[in-house]
Parts: sequence; C-alpha cells; structure tokens
Amino acid sequence: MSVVYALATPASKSALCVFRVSGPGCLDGLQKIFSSPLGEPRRFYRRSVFYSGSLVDDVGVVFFKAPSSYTGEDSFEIYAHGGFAVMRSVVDLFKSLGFDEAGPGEFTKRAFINGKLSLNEAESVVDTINNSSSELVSLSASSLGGGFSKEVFGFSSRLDGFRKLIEGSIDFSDEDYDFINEEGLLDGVARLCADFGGFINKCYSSGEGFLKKTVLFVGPPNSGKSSLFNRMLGFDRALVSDVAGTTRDLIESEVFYNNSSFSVLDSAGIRESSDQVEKEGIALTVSQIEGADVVVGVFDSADPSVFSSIKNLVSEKSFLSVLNKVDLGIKDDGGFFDLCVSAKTGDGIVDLKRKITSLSSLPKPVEHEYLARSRHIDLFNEGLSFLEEALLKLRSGKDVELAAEDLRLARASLDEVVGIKTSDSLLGDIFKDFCIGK
Ligand SMILES: Nc1nc2c(ncn2[C@@H]2O[C@H](COP(=O)(O)OP(=O)(O)OP(=O)(O)O)[C@@H](O)[C@H]2O)c(=O)[nH]1
Ligand SMILES: [Mg+2]
Repeated sequence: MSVVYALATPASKSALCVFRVSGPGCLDGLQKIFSSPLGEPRRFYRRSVFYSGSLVDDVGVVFFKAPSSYTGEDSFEIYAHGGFAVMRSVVDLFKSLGFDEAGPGEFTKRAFINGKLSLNEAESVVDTINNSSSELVSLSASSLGGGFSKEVFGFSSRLDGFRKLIEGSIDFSDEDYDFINEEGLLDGVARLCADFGGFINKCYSSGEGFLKKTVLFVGPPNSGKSSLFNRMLGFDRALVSDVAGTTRDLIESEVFYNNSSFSVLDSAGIRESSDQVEKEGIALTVSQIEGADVVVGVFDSADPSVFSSIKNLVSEKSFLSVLNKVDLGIKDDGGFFDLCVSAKTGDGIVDLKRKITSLSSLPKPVEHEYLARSRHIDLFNEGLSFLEEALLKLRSGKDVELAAEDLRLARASLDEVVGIKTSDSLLGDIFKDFCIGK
C-alpha cells in the first residue's frame, strides 16, 4: 500500500483545514515535515511546518500507529490554517515526500480492507455525510455504530449452527439418528425466519430518499427570484439587478432548515427573447422543471396571464406560487398565490421555508433503528427467501441437500452485506466442533 494524503475539509478559505495521511512508512515523513519530533501517538502536538527552508504554518498534528487508527495503518492528521497558500504548500510538501493523492473514499476503503469496518459500516460513513435530515443521520449513525453489523453477524452465526446440523444429517444419514427432529431444527429455522423478518422491518431503506430534494425558482424576469434565492441562503450568492434578464445560468446552493436540507436552484426569468444567450438560459430553466421536486413560481404582479403562462409549464409538479415585493404595496388581487413575501424586508420568508420543507421533506423514518441501503434490503430479502425455502424443504422431510444449499445461499447474502467475499469460510470448519456423540 502506498502512502496517500487528502485534504479532508473543503478546498475553500476557512479557519482551519485538515489533511489526512495514511500508509505504511508515512510516520518516517514526520521527521522531515516538523521542526522537532513528536512524542506519543494519539496526542495533539503543536509544531511548525517547513517546506523548502521556509516556514509554511504553525499547525496541530496527531499521529496514529497501526493498527490503532481509522484505516488500520500508520497515519497522521495535520490541522493547519485554512488559506489557499498554506494548502498548496502542504500538498507540495507531501508530493515531495513521495505521498500520492488519495482516491475518493480511499481512507474508508483501506479501513474496510484492513478489517476496521465491515462493508455496510463503510457505506454508513458515506451516508452519514450525505444524509439530508437529522433523523437519517441518527439512523446511519446507529448503523455505523456497529449494532447493525452485530445483528447481521448474529443471524449468520445462528444460520451456521443449523447448517452444521443439516450437513451432519446428510453426512451421517446412515446412522440411526434423526438430526432434524431431535435437534429441534424445524423450530429453530422457523424462529430464525421470524427474527430475521423482524430485523428487516427495523431497517429504513434510504432508497431514492437519499437524493437531496431540489427546489427550483422560476418566474418572469425581474420578479425577484435571485433576491429570494439569496434570502433563503442568508447570503448573496446570485447576482441581483433591476435589469430584466440578469440571471442566465442555473445557480445552485444548499439550504438547511429545520433539520432537513434541500438544493435550491435559481434560474433565468422566462419570457419571449431574441437574445441567444438568454434564450438558452430560458430553455435550461424549462428543462429543469421536470426534474425538480418543488417548483416555486415567483411573481411581482398579480397579472393573470403572466401567472398562467408560468403555471402551465409546471403542470403536475408540487407548485408554490409566491407574490414577491409586497413591501411595495403589491396585492394578491386575484387570490391565486400561496404566499406573499418580500425578499427585501424578509417578510414571509420563514413561511416560505416551512412550506418548501413540508413539500420537499422525505417520509419520516419513524420506528426504525437502522439506515440500510437498498443493496442491503435486497440482499436481506433474498436471504429471507432462501431461509423460507429451506424451511419448506426441511418440513417436507425430503430435499435435505437442497435445504442445505438454500441455507448456504442465505448465508452468502448476509456475507455480501458485510463484505465477506471469501467463498465459504464456514465449510472448512463445518465439522470441527461437531459433537456426534449426541
Ligand atoms: N422593493 C423590493 N424590490 C425587490 C424585491 N425583490 C427583488 N427586488 C428588486 O427587483 C429587482 C430584480 O431582482 P432580481 O432578484 O434580480 O430578480 P430576478 O427575478 O432574479 O431577475 P432575472 O434574473 O432578471 O430574471 C432588483 O432591483 C431587486 O432589488 C422585494 O422584495 N422588494
Ligand atoms: Mg435573477
């Protein structure tokens, strides 16, 4: 394994930036990076970083010795000031030491390869970062916390117990011993099916819900879409001007409100135009309507023809119609707006956020314990069908070999969830602790 480095925080100006480095031999580099040696692992030290004879920054550093680290390898982290020049120098320094830039998810991949995380736990790391609501974060944290894997390993081990008995009954079929009935196998497998079904019900399938909901602002030019977009964000992201047709491109940003987040898109005002660039911007807006989860129509007049020209584009969508600029005394004469707001004064913005949240929020994952990917749920359901098949065959008293094969396949489905790729680690020791004397 090579030594890899990565900037763990966003590549933008901020108070701090954090670099991670991992791989055998990376700790040798510490002597070359720092002015004086570090003492114990897992302690935070303050040191100066030099590169090409010049001081780069005063940083915090902590190092870990294998296997007691996130990746299971020797590794260290540097906490520097979050300026671009500092980031650049640290990257150059790492390159000069022969460190490679890490690929996406490389640290977690290494943690999985080195047995620090199961595959589903590695997936939960990504989910914890990507989740768009507090409920989902809490569920993926319990999956990451090990409870989920523990339950899966528990089912695997119960399954192995039954497999041993069945394999024994096949191998010693000439003996005068009825493994299936004497060992309570049927009841055991039936209980396993019921418990496993209960476990599947405790898993919340993120499925499509993982994708952040998108909220698209559309409307006639100059109605205040960009101003409203900036208000939602709390800072000036989109250009605002009194010239109609200011916004040409789609501008996207994330809004976090009331425990959930969604992507908000500002777009070009829709009107007849002979300007080629503006026409393309408008076409882009219209093409986004289909894919948006909520479309917010922003208007600055109660003109029915303007209103219906936009509304007609949206058809089946979750549509919120908003009358902006109420600070100028504009009124909803026709009574066809869902909300009246002012991007300038902030009036009605909380209501707008609340309405958008209720239209764009994911179904609440109540009464679930774990967040599972659809990959996991599919494998669990596949495993459960194999278990149920095995039970039917065992009950019929025939096809015991086929029941054994079903149990093997059920076990393989569980192995795939946690990332055990070895064909069948169980086979080697299947009779190892088998007591024939019973
Ligand atoms: N008084 C008042 N003026 C507003 C309000 N919202 C926007 N404006 C003004 O309206 C003008 C147009 O605002 P923008 O946010 O650029 O409008 P837009 O819909 O994004 O315009 P295009 O990108 O050209 O389609 C600017 O001069 C804003 O300052 C508001 O609530 N009250
Ligand atoms: Mg605009």
